[in-house]
Amino acid sequence: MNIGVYPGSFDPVTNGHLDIIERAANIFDKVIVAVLKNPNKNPFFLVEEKIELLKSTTQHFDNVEIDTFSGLLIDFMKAKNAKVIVKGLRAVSDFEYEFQMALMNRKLAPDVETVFMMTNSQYSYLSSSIIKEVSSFNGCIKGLVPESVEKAIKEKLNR
Ligand code: COD
Repeated sequence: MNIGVYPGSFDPVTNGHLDIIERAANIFDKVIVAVLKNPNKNPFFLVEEKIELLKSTTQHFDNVEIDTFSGLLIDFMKAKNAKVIVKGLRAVSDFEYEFQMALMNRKLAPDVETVFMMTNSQYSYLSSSIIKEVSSFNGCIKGLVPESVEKAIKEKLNR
């Protein structure tokens, strides 16, 4: 089975992420969206909340599953017997960081390939951080994230 693993923070999932998930689901037999559990970061959403939002917004794909990982991505790849890492590229600014990670991952596991998908121009400026910043000042994020995410952000900010 040809498995693509799409790793990320997804804090929270945006329409840019969902676009990559949909396109990957058309290419691979199975796509595993892997949410990083990072104890050093101070995330906006708990891992459980990120998973819930990802599950509810991808439930219409029958070949997409949501999982979590901690530590090295390569170890997760081995555990899942997956050979392809899927990444999204927005701008030149993404390239340097992604290039470094792709080369390090190849050094760690030469049989694992990183595949980059160009952002949809509609979402090229979108990131989880910009969504959180705009929301925190009451700006409109309609059409940039699923409605469930918009609602979850509002609830968290009002708490
Ligand atoms: N359009 C297209 N792609 C997008 C968009 C958009 N609008 N927004 C985000 N993306 C892409 C990003 O480029 C990225 O590929 C992916 O979606 C996830 O994005 P984020 O921001 O949710 O997640 P990141 O970039 O913070 O995730 C980083 C990882 C978790 C992948 C990385 O830190 C990792 O692999 N950590 C594990 C530890 C490890 O193995 N380290 C060694 C690697 S060298």
